Amino acid sequence: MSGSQVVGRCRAGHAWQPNGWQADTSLAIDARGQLLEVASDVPATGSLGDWVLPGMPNLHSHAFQRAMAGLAERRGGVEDSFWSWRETMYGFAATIGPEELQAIAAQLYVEMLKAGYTHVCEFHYLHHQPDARPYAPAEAMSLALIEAAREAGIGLTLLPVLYMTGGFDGRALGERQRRFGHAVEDYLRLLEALHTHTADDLRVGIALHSLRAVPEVALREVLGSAVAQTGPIHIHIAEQLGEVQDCLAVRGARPVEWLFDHAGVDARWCLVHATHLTADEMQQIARSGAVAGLCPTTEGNLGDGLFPLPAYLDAGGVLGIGSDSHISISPVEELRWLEYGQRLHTHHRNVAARRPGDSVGETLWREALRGGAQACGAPVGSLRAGARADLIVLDENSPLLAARDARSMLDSFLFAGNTPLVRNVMVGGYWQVRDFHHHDEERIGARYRAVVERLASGRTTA
Ligand code: NGQ
Ligand code: ZN
Repeated sequence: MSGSQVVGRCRAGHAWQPNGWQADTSLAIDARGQLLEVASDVPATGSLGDWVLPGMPNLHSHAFQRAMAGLAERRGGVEDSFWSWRETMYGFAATIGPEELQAIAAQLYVEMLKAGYTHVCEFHYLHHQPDARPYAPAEAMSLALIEAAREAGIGLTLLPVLYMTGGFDGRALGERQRRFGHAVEDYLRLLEALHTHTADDLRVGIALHSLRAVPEVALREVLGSAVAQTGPIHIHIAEQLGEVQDCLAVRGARPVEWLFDHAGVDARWCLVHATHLTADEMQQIARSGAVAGLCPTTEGNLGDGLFPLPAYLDAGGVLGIGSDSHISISPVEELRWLEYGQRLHTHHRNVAARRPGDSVGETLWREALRGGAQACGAPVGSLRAGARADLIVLDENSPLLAARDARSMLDSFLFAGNTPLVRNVMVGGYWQVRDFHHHDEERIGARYRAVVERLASGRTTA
C-alpha cells in the first residue's frame, strides 16, 4: 500500500464513537496500521483534524458495473425494468477481462476513498472468459480485483460468488451467464486459492449469487465445507417482486422464509437488498443478527422497492450500505436516499431517528458503520483499540460546516449540500487521500479513461 504512513499518537479535535463525538481524543497508531489506544486528554504529537470519523465500509460492489453507469438510462422498446437493465448489464459484462476489470476497479476504489469509503466488499461473479473457459490462472479476475484494491489502497473483502443456475427451476445458465458458473468443487478450490492472499487489508468470504442461482444441494455442500466455517456469507435476496413470486411458485416459500428454513442464518450473513419482506421475515432477520445490505441508490435506479426501515430499526436490526451498481459512489448519498425514500413514502420527517431528540445523521452513520463492519468480517468501522486505523477527516473549512458543532455536524455532513466534505482519508495508517486528492489518481484515472474508450470503440481484451 502506498500513500504516506502515520505512526504515533495523533490528536482529533473530535473523534466519532458509537455514543457520539468525543472531544480532544488522541489516537495511537502502530506500524501495522492498527489503533493501539484511543484516549481523551493524552498529549499527542501530530494532528488529524477537527472532525474525525471512522471510514465507512461499502458492503456491496460489482466493480465492473461502474463503467456502464449512465448507459442504461434511455428507454427501450418495452417497459423497462430490472430485468431489461440486466440484459444491458450482461452485454457490458461480456466485454470485461482482467485488464479492464483492474483498470475499472482501481478507478472505482479511488472514487470510493475520496467519498469516505475505506473498505469494500466485492461481490464478484465474472469468473471465467466470456465463452466460459477458465482464465489461466483460474482466479485471474479475482486477482485483478485484489491488485486494484492494493493500487488504490482500500481494504477489501473479496466475495467470490457461487452462480450455478439461471432460475429457481434449476435451468442451465444462459449463454451470457455461463462465465459466472462453477461446479461446487471448483468453487471451493477457488476459495482455497484466494484464502492464501488473506492479510490485514484483505479478507475472503463467500457469496451465493441468489436463491435463483444456487440449488439447495449446492447451498448445503458449500455451507458445510471447511472454508465456509469462518468469514462473512453474502447473498442477494428478495430484491424484486418477480423473484419472490418465482420462489413461492417453485419452492413453496418466500425467499427470506426459505433461506431461514434451509440455512443457519446468523451474524455472519449479509442479506443484500432484502427489499420485499413480510413483517415476520423482517423480524426474523432482525433477530438473527444478520446484516441487511441496503443499496438505496441502486435500488432506486433499478426500481426495486423500499426496505421497511423504521420497523427494522425498532426491532434492533443490523444494516449497512453498499454502492452496488455504482451509479453513485457516496455514503452521503446512500444514507440520504435511505432516509428520503422513507419520508416520501410515509409523509413524515426524521424517520430513521426513532426517539425524540435523536439525530437522523448520527443514527444512520452509526448503524451503517456497525453493520458494514460486520458484513466485511474485518476490524473496521470504529475508532477503538484493535481496529484498523481507517478514518476520514471532514473539511472544517467548508462553508457548509460553518457554525456547526458536535450536535449538528453529522446531520450537516449527510444532509447539507453537494460539495465534497471528506478532505483526508486514512486506511490502515496510510493517508490515501489528502486535501481531496488521491496520491495515484492521475495514473489510475488515465488508465481508466483509455480502457473505457477502448470499450466504447468495441475493442476488448476479454
Ligand atoms: C448483479 N445486481 O448480480 O449484478 C445483480 C443483477 C441479478 C443487482 N441485483 C443480476 N443489483 O440479480 O440477476
Ligand atoms: Zn448486487
